[in-house]
Amino acid sequence: MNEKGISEKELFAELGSFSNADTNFKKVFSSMCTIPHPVAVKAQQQFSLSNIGDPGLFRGTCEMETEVIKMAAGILNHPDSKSAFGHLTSGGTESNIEAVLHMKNRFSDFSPGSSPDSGSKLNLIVPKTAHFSFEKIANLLGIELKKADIDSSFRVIPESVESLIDKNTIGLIGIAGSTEFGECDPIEQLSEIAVKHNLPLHIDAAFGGFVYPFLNQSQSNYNTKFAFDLPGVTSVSLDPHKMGLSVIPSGILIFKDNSVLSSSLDKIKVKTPYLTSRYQSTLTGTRPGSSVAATYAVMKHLGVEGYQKNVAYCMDLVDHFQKELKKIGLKPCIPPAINIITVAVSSESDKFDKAAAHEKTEKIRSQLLEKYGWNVSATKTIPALRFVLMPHITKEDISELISDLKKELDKKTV
Ligand code: 0PR
Repeated sequence: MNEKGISEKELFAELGSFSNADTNFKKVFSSMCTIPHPVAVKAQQQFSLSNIGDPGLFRGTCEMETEVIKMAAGILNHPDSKSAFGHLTSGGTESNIEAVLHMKNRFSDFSPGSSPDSGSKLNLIVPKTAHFSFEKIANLLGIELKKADIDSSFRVIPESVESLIDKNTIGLIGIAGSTEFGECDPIEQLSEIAVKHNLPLHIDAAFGGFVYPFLNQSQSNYNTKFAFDLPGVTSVSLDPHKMGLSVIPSGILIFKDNSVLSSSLDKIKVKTPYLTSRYQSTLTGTRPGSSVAATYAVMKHLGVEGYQKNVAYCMDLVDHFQKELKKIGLKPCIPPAINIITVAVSSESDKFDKAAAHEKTEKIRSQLLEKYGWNVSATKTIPALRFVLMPHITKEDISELISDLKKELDKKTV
């Protein structure tokens, strides 16, 4: 560190050049985050000193956190939003970690006397399309991930999930808005399986939580349930910092009520002698009240109608994207359920050579970035380009991107 501090002028000139090296989202089709709503940014600044890890000092922010949980419970069709139990996190990863930690703790309560088969680990059943945060969780919590098969539209097959359940299973995961395809698993069937086997079911709606509830049925073929109106769903995570238009970091973890945790809360609860609260049962300690305020602000300001408009805008982009694709003889790998589109771009013959198809897709992806500045990602499950159509994108951006994609595809080398 420098011995003497630099002037504010010098400092902000420096920050300016760092900031110029960051994206302004102009050509970003790879991110599940977007430019936050201005009211969220304003509220974040107003509450920059707030720490909900010490609730007695920040009673106002804590009240807002309670309100955010109630509003989120409403979005998730909770039959009684007052009994919903949850808190804000840093995002999908932390929410998923905590949900699975509770599953692990709860396991011993519900399997009295039946200790896991000796020598084998406790396990969690996830769809093959689950986000990589579950790999971290397995490592962190010392559990095994059992990956259930998916069908041709990349949704988990309920029979496969049920066939993987054994004596050591601590819970099930369903996804509403998968990272690669945006698909929603058949949660109604997963809910039935969860009830039948008395297992908790956590829904990872990090992305889809602020999309599916606001979809206009005429813009999507989606019409199934995924949240607390299903009896088997015990917890849901949804991220305001993705389609919720809040600031980073903002995640929400919400349980149907605190009884679904059994005695797990007591197990992770720690005494907090030097705080204004006596106990703490969240994973992290100091937590940004500024994120709570930002999320509260944008949810209150937009309301259901505002989020419906936001989703309708993105679905209109999906429509435009498909029309532009058609013009160059391409179509999405599957009809997009929400604002994520995957497109196979390698030639037909590569269908028999998956590795070559992945390689060619990757080549096109990197050309789009290097030559034209487009940030696009490629999927792992199948060889395809993946485009996330977030609110910062315009139809003009899409037309320009597709025309650059055509230029690349027209080259004989591809
Ligand atoms: N669950 C799902 C379904 C997700 O898609 C993600 C993130 C998570 C959980 C984890 O959320 P956090 O990253 O908030 O902990 N999916 C994207 C990813 O990791 C997030 C992302 C965000 C990607 C911004 C790119 C980017 O620029 O791929």
